[in-house]
Amino acid sequence: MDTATLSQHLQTIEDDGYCIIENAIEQDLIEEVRETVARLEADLEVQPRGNRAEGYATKRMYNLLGKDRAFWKLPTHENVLPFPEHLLDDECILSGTTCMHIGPGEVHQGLHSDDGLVTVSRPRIPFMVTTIWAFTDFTDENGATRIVPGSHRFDHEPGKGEQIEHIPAEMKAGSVLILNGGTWHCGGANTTNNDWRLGISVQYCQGYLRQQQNQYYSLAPDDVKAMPQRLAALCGFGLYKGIMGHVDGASPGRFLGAHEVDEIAYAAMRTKNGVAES
Ligand SMILES: O=C(O)CCC(=O)C(=O)O
Ligand SMILES: [Fe+2]
Repeated sequence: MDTATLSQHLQTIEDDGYCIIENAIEQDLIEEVRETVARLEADLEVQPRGNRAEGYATKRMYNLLGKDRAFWKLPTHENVLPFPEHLLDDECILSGTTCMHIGPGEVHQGLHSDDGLVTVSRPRIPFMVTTIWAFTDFTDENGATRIVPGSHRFDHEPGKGEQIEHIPAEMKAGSVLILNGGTWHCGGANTTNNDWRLGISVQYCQGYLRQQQNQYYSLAPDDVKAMPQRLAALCGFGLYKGIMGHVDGASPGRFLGAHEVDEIAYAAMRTKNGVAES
């Protein structure tokens, strides 16, 4: 994405709390992800989890990077990664990767903001950035994500049953919705008879925040060793600001033997002979 386009989108997010990037995903990636989701849903016998947050007619899968390497292309995608890098910073990490396949009959989710568990008073900087990838068209009828424009500036989280207008983020397959983590939104109701809405969310958070989905236990060590450096760092196998997250003074990547993310803690404060500078 060129810098002028990126700046325009960042301005839209600043103003409205979200933006939609059309034609962000290549056709062959769309097809690969659709096929992978269909195969995994069958192999894992995915069923709705049956509550208001996760849905009664929605098939959800979490921790996608550990389920199939096809998903590895998403978090570092050149049309998407610049957004969390700008809205958080380039030491942001992945909070979660979730497939949300909304089926006919689903009711809409409760309004929420994805970083709503953070106790710092609002309005504030975003602690998360959520990107929702459309692998089918998102329509008002089939459960397009619903958004309260401008709500990233509100001074509170949505109260239970709070009534406020929200609009559907309708978009074509291949588009990506980018949300400031403080923007109120929810998955939409699916009022169709047979139109499943396939979305994947890739969520990023500040590098010092606890990740919503645990990456360390959900990824096999061999997968981490095989990951490109940027992806392994996003998963949290490096160190935040050279310090946070260390295991006995080194990065989780070194602990696993993943050479791409091998760091020593406090390295910037060490001299060559290993004696810490004052
Ligand atoms: O499915 C969607 O469109 C959004 C889901 C969502 O916001 C969530 O689960 O946090
Ligand atoms: Fe959400």
